[in-house]
Amino acid sequence: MSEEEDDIILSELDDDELVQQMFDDLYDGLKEEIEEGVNILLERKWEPYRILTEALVGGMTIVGRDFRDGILFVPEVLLAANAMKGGMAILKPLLVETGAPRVGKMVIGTVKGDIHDIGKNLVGMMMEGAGFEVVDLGINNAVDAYLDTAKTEGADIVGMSALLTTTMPYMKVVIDTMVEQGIRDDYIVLVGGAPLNEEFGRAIGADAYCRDAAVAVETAKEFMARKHNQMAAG
Ligand code: B12
Repeated sequence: MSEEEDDIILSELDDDELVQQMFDDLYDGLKEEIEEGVNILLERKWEPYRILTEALVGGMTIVGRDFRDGILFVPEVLLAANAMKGGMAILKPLLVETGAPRVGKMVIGTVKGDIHDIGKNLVGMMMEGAGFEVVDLGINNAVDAYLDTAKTEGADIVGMSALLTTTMPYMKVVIDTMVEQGIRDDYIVLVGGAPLNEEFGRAIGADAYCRDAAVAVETAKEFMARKHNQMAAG
């Protein structure tokens, strides 16, 4: 058999096969194939959000499981993350393209000591898509980065992301500093990341823990509505 006959033509696969193939390609860190897969699903009229959650996040879940189990290592996971980012870059303008009026402003970043940014980027994208203005601080943020930017930008929401059990306590440092400075109530504080849960969010004094980007959007909208009602009442 010639090599070409061995090659899988993504566009010839049906939707289920294509998503399965994208899981494999993400696993293998094949950025171009992931980009091609995303484009094919878009041509087949899949909603950008569905592509994001079913094909990309679905694939990353498998990578995460094998990373945990010691089957994959950091270099391979980095390649997978890079492939995922390639797909996300195509979807971002489509998710953001709502033309909705700005409903609020969020400063978001990954906490000090932590370089995981895929989840944070996803939350930022979804928030923008829902009409929020998003200021992305990137990774490895100390207290000042959050608080100075929130102040200068006049943010409504401060969002913190942590993917490591060793970095998640830093969220409390940020919130405690807000309390010390008497500015805690000026902001809605949302936290997220795989190792967190609701109990942790409550314990550190956040307004809410959000398990994924869709919940983050819903929660942010709810809090903004409350804030507006309070302002109207007061
Ligand atoms: C990709 C990845 C990496 C990549 C990161 C690439 C990048 N640019 O982000 C690389 C290879 C660099 C990496 C490095 C490391 N990693 Co890593 N990594 C992962 C992996 C496989 C996937 C994370 C991911 O992107 N998930 C997909 C996104 C979409 O999900 P998410 O991040 O959870 O985000 C969603 C929600 O949590 C929520 N959310 C997230 N942030 C926020 C923020 C707000 C405000 C809100 C509202 C919501 C929200 O919404 C998001 C979207 O729905 C996880 C496994 C896992 N199960 O999480 C391990 C994992 C997090 N890593 C782990 C480890 C140990 C490490 C290293 C220490 C490994 C090492 N020995 O060097 C280093 C740490 C480096 C550092 N200082 O940060 C462990 C952590 C264990 C622990 N309990 O602390 C995990 C759990 C793997 C494991 N089981 O062992 N990693």
